Amino acid sequence: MSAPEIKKSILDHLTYSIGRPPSLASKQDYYKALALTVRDRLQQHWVETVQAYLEQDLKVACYLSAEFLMGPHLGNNLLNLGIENEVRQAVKEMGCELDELLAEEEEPGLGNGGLGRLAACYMDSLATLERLALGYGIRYEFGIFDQEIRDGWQCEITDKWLRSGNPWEIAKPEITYYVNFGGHTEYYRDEAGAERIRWVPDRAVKGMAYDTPIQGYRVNTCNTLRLWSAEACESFDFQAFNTGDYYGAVDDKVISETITKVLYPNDEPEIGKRLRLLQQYFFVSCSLQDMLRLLDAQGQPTQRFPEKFAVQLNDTHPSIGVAELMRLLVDERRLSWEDAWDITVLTFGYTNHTLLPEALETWPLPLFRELLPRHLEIIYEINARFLASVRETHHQDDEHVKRLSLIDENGEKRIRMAHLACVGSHAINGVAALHSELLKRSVLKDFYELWPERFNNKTNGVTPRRFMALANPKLSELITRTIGDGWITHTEELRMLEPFSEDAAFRKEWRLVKQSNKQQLADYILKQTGIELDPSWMFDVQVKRIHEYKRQHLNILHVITLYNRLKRDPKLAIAPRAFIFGGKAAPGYFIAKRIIKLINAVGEVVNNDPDVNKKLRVAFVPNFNVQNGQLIYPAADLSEQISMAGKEASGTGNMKFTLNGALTIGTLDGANVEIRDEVGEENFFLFGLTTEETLRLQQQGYRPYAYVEGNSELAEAIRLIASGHFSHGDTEVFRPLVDNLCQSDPFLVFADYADYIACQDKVAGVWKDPENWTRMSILNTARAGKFSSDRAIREYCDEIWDVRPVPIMIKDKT
Ligand code: GPW
Repeated sequence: MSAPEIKKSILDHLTYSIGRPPSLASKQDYYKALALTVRDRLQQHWVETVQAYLEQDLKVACYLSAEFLMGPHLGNNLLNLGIENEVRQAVKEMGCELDELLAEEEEPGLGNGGLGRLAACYMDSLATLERLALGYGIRYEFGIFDQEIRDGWQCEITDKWLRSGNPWEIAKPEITYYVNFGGHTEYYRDEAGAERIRWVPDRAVKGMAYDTPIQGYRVNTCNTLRLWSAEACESFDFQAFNTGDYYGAVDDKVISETITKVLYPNDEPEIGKRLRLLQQYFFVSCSLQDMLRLLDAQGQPTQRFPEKFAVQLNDTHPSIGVAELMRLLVDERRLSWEDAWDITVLTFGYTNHTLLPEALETWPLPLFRELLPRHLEIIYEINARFLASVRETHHQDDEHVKRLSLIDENGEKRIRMAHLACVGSHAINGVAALHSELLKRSVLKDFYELWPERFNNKTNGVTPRRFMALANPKLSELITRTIGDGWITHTEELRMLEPFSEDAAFRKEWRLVKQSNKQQLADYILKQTGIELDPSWMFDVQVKRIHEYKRQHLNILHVITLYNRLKRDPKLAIAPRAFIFGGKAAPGYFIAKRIIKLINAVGEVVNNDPDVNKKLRVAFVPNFNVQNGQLIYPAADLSEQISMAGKEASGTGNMKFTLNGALTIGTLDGANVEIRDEVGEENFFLFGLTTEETLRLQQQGYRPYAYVEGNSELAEAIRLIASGHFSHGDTEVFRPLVDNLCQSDPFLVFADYADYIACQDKVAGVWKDPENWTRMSILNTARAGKFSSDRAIREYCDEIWDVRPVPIMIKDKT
């Protein structure tokens, strides 16, 4: 597509789609016209991809996820289509700057953090690897809240991402399904006289599909992200209208549509809210009904379902799908239980993303009975058969059987969704090598002993398109000029950079790129916060959700330690550092919100104290999201991956930093272990207790205060926080935080403090030798190839889904 063609198409869209003459068009209008122009191009690939699926007997990967954190589409689509230069020229001729138009896009924040972003990276890799795939999820009207910082506190602003419309999606009013809730079940006899069960619901909503094209990188494959939006059912409205309850009908409509109103902003811990269960069942039911419709459309028998669809459960959030597919097959398609169960287990795979016990989903049985009475019966039946087979074939004792049961009978009865997912899936995986091992030893131990062959590891990955080629154009240009552009789809080729780490001229270029990225980030931070950062300083970055287990407070204790050292001796020669933080806290997470306040409070004191602010600065970047993440990762020198060992399932931010040449300071947790294996221990700053050591320490009886007594720097830092030094004399604001650490410290911040500080001192030492630091930085990028989502998706396709590449031909359009 040439620049003049693009220009013509933009002008046409301004006139015919938007209805605004160019002379009156705003930047937003231009953005939309450009987006529609790009979408037209995608649509050609999209139609051919769907066509290939319908015409050939192919298997498709269905990724079921309550979250898809896609980030802005425009830049990524230009990159993947390879038309950025032409578009830049075209818009310039119309008096616009492409970068200004890119900034007009509201990012779809339909996820909380790692789990949702992983789903987005996997969609990119599936299309790029030419594998047919459907992403199924929820079209939340309000995504993750926008975060503002006022007086150091987080404020949540509703995310009205659809406010100006969304040019990337296509509403499909013809693709709708009914989803039932509530009511009761009853027996009846079918035409053949057989006794059957039917669900008599008392409410229904309609789910409507909104499709977004997912274009692969420089291939013709264009897959679909299909998000469901809830609408009221006309049939129910009419009923109420006929009985004269007009307002009641409108009420019903409002209640129905609340199902997809808002994303729950909780990252790891589950909140167990009724509406959340409704959301999960709603999108899963629509998705499975959609697959059955596709199967019918191809004239395929129901038995072939597992040959046509591989359905992956992104954590337990969609695991009700196991019971729903059984219901659809047994109640609606009248398959035998045994046949339906074989199909179900062959179809599903389950990915676990956490070991935190408080994050494992369970639903109170009464809630389940009220909303999904038929599913409760099905789960009872699955459980009865499962436990009977366990007793029979494995001679398990009662305790064992209780532990395996889908129902937790300790206290208030609850359904264990992870158990449902395990029983209903032929493959169960963790998201990093360590995590997959720990799963087998802890939360899923009993299932591992039952079915060792179902367990496997799929270490996470991130897309090098968005997080390198798009986010870091300068580094990408340098790399491509040096080793060619094969690395964009074959990241293992980054290895060819290794010898250049010994090349002083190359190192200089590498440093200049980093410097320029840091300048860009410094400009952004200045604009957002008023805090000035010097790009020649070390940029020490921790961006991720705020969580005690991720230990942002350990990081801030280091800042306070350096502050104290400088106050004691203002002439102390320390390597100047900018500490950059970013991340959202769940609105109801009390301690996490105080951690944000503490970071900002320490920042205020440090940044305004002339004794220290020539060597130390602290900035909290508000509203960390995909868009500003793309500015942050390429500008980091040091990546903070300091979770308590055994708590972070994988991490994916750690991979984004490594690919962009940041060095990591980290614990042996999640994928950090594999990052260190790849880049070499000499190029990684390791500290902290191992998982085994943390377990031992906690078994022995951990006394956090002993560490304060034994470490004068730690004692001084804690004393300062408690004294109100960072809070204008207020000794109350941080008391809950200080008390929590001194009295219980559940994530062993104090136990790891001394080693962390010692390791940070080592980091500062290495930073003093820029040539060596740069050498290490280059080697980090060169050896990060394993952490591409392409590698991860190949493994899923080959080892779990059996989904092969299908090159898409574009038929000549005349
Ligand atoms: F609790 N993760 C997340 F396991 O971002 F479901 N949200 C979640 O709700 C959960 C996990 C859940 C993250 C993990 O914390 C992170 O370690 C991992 O890299 C990421 O999922 C993707 O696997």
